[in-house]
Amino acid sequence: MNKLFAILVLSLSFVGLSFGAVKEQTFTGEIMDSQCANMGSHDVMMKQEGAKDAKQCTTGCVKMGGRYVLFNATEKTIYQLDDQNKPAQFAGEKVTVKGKLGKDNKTIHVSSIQSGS
Ligand SMILES: [Cu+2]
Repeated sequence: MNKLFAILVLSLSFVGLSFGAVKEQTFTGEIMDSQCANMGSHDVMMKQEGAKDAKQCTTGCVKMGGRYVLFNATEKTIYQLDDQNKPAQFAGEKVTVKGKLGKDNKTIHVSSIQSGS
């Protein structure tokens, strides 16, 4: 009985550990659309669309079927965002995103977005 209990406690603490491993992190970058993020900049799309700035381009590209992503130009990394409502108002802006990184290491489960980075 005691042995069983010990095994139970042990396995529960393992479960706890694996959940605890995913901590909330802070990510910085720019809210961009997935199309332009894949190309590394808005340059091509802005010419095609005639968008006057990053915000217009981002919003335009998302309307065309893109998704809001967090693009870090320094690290050249693209993070998918599970929340597509919060990023809308920050389109084209530098932001700080707080959230947990998914198992794929590419998706942020957004808890908050703040302007500035
Ligand atoms: Cu764009």
